[in-house]
Amino acid sequence: MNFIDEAFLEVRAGNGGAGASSFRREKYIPFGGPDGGDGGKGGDIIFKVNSNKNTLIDFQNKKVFIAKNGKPGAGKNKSGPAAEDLIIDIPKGTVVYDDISNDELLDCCDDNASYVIAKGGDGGQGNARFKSSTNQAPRKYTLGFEGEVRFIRLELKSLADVGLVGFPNAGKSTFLNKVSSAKPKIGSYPFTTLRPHLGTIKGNDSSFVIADIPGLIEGASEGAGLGIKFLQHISRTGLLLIFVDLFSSEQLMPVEQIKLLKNELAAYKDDLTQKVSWVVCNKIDLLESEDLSVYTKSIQNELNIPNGDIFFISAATGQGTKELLNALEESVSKNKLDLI
Ligand SMILES: Nc1nc2c(ncn2[C@@H]2O[C@H](COP(=O)(O)OP(=O)(O)OP(=O)(O)O)[C@@H](O)[C@H]2O)c(=O)[nH]1
Ligand SMILES: [Mg+2]
Repeated sequence: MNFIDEAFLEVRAGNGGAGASSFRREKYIPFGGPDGGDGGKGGDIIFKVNSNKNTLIDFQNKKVFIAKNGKPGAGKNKSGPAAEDLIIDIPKGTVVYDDISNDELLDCCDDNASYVIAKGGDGGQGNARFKSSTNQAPRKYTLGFEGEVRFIRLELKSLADVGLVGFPNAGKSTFLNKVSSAKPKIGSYPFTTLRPHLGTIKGNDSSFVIADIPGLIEGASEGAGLGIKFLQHISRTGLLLIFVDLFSSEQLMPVEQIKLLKNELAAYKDDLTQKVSWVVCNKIDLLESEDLSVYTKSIQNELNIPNGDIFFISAATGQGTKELLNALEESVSKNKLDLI
């Protein structure tokens, strides 16, 4: 399945129905009064959050949504029926923008929440409403109001607690596979992951969500590799894990990897280096323990990263992952408490 995380739509709410102009015509009542009913309201366009959806792919082919118009009023004071609302399901985590003003309209974080995104026009008034002491037989009625029309941009931003960033092949997907039931593809070639994956981790007392995104390379912010647009999926996470490949085939030293990754994170529009980030050195199963202590020292000294923020793991064998998950659970729970 393709993964689409941006979509452009036109939404047209329904117009209101016209009011009616009609007069009572009954046998033996020569001058029946006005009895034209009001028009019905046009249908609203409603966005409904559906947490079972995780892509905007439905909007790739269908881009214009039109709600029905309200029905006109009729004689005998009959109001026209209102049109049904048009309900559009969107994934949880979608941010809705007005594509013309660029204003953020909605941030759809709550399950099953519904939002009116374009309001249907009210119905017009029938001539019965215009009867007055001076005009007993008005013919006047009004047309219905037009429904709102909007040009919308949708952006999907995952609602994960923890985001994984790293060069391709660092082992991000291997880690997510190991610790959650998510099954992102793993490969010994770069850019195995082409779209974000979310995995839920069941901790000791709580669960949290980790987002695995495609690998970043130097120059990603200028479009190299898959670019940095996927960073939108970790822009809301409270914590980033910077994945370092200790056995990099490009022989890029851990400190260099971290520096390059941080540059790309800083180039993203929200400057993601402001986030709490821990360093996860992966593939320790391939290294001698002396090399490990050299790497630890160089990371601590050159980058000034505290000891508690560096983890050594093997995503493949699971070594060190339990300690990392415990620390993550604690940090995520604390973060959630701080938000309350
Ligand atoms: N020996 C060893 N190999 C690992 C470990 N973690 C990952 N690998 C291997 O490294 C390669 C890349 O792993 P992935 O999990 O696909 O890497 P990724 O970071 O998700 O890569 P992209 O999706 O391309 O960004 C695969 O061949 C994995 O089997 C580890 O801890 N030890
Ligand atoms: Mg991957």
